[in-house]
Parts: sequence; structure tokens; C-alpha cells
Amino acid sequence: MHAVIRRGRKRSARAEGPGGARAPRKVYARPAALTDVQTHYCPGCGHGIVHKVIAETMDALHITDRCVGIAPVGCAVLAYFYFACDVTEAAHGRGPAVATGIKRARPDTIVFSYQGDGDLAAIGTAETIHAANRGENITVVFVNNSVYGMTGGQMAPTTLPGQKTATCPAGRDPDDVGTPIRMCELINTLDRPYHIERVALDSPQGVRSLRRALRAAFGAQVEGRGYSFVEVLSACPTYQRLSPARALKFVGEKMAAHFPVRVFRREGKCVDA
Ligand SMILES: Cc1ncc(C[n+]2csc(CCOP(=O)(O)OP(=O)(O)O)c2C)c(N)n1
Ligand code: SF4
Ligand SMILES: [Mg+2]
Repeated sequence: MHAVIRRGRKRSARAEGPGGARAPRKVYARPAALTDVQTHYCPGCGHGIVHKVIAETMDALHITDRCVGIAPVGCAVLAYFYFACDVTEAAHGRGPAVATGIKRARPDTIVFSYQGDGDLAAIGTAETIHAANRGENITVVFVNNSVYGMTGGQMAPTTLPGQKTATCPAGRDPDDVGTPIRMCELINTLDRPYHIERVALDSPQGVRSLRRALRAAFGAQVEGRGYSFVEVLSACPTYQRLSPARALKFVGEKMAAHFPVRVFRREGKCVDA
């Protein structure tokens, strides 16, 4: 699958085919590491974009044949249909433990755990922290959309103060349930992680930042450097209760105000804010 654009008025000799017909210029190609299966995500959902950029990263690093993904319990539960690499499923929150087992048994594989905020920052907090603390040579992709998407938009550990969800219809009250957990900052207190970064998927620049972050994270694993963690602030228009366009704004303005977008750890060293 690819998109084409027609160039401007000026025709170059090279752009012309037989009989003077202009040849289309390819501007987008579907990554080879994505299957042709249509995803089930809602319009404007961030998961599909994250999948695409992961697939581009696999293509760029030529690792698809040895990649193993761990699909989450959450809206991305069917990720195994969408990636053209091996993908297995982990019980809710247990992705880093499963990734650890696969990587230790088969060090030649490139293993990534793909997890939502309910998955990674609630039920899976222990697995998350301990895999990072051990410095496992795995990559964790954390899609923070501020809610439990799959189960109907309940409050997550990352729901913003005042944000309305199915289980806090009047808005999250920090005095009652605490403030949203900043996972990058928490993991950055540990000695072993090699790369930690947060990006916001709110714009084309955000997509480019995600591409750079994933290149660094997967690249670190290819080189055997150790644990990498990429948090992606992401739109869930359905349960952020916004139009797709407003959900992007919510990600770039409201979420990024609470979850600073930056590199926390590069090549094993803490990066100043
Ligand atoms: C052990 C266990 N507890 C609870 C659930 C129910 N459950 C399924 S998905 C989910 C939350 C998913 O939210 P998140 O991880 O943020 O992913 P999203 O759908 O937002 O991408 C929960 C609580 C489950 N499947 N298994
Ligand atoms: S509910 Fe939210 S996270 Fe789930 S597919 Fe829809 S937009 Fe995406
Ligand atoms: Mg979520």
C-alpha cells in the first residue's frame, strides 16, 4: 500500500514516462514489518501510529525476523495480528516478566513489551520496576493514554487531576486517590536502565520524536546495552471524551504539562531536565 502525490507544473525529464505521462512519486509506503490486516482501533487512537513507528523501526534496523513482541491486555491485545514478527501474549501487567524469560532463553532475539498505562503502571508495577532494576536487555513501549481504554474508560494511575472517567465521574480527586504516577521519573531513580524517554504523540513532530526514541531504544538492545523504556503520551478520543483533534491537543497540552516530554536517560547516563 502506498500514497502518491503529483508534482508541480515543472516537469523533469526523469519524471516523465512513455508518451510524456508524469510518473507518480511515492511519498508513503507501509512498513514491511506491519501486516496487511486492518486494525480495530477507534478513529484517532494513538495505538495504530505507535504500531506503525515500531514497524518502521524494525524495518530500519533489519530485525523483524528476530523480533518478538509481547502483546498487552488492553486495547492493543490483538497486536499479534498487526506485526509481521513473532508476538506472544502476556497476562495483564506481566509483559516485562515474559520478555525477560524470552530474552534470557534466546539472547539472539530482540524483545519488546508493549503496554498500556493500566497494564504497566497499575497491575504490572512490580514487573515493570524489577525488570528495569535488573537492567534486562529488553525494550518496553509504554502507551500512556490516561485511561483504561479497553474496559470502558475507567480511571488509570495516569488519569490527570480533574479528568472525568467512568469511575471518577466528577473528575480525579488527588486527595482521594493520589496524583498521576510519572513512570519515567520513577524508573530514572534506578541504576541499570540504559535509555528512558517520554514523547507526546500529538503532531507530526511527535511522530518524528517517537521514531528517534524507538530507534535509540531498539538500537540499544541490538547492541546489547540493556534496558530501554519509551513512554508515549497518546490519544484515546473515545475515553478522553474528545474529538480526535481535541484529543491530540489534550495530549500535547494537558498531558505533557503533567508528564514532561524529554529524554531522562541516554547511554546509561541521567540527562538533566
Ligand atoms: C488480571 C486482569 N485484571 C484485569 C483485567 C481487565 N482489564 C483488561 S484491559 C484492562 C485495562 C487496560 O487499560 P490499559 O492498560 O491502559 O490499556 P488501553 O486499553 O488503555 O490501551 C483491564 C483492567 C484483566 N484482563 N486481567
Ligand atoms: S478505546 Fe481508546 S485506546 Fe482503545 S481503541 Fe478506542 S481510542 Fe484506542
Ligand atoms: Mg490506557
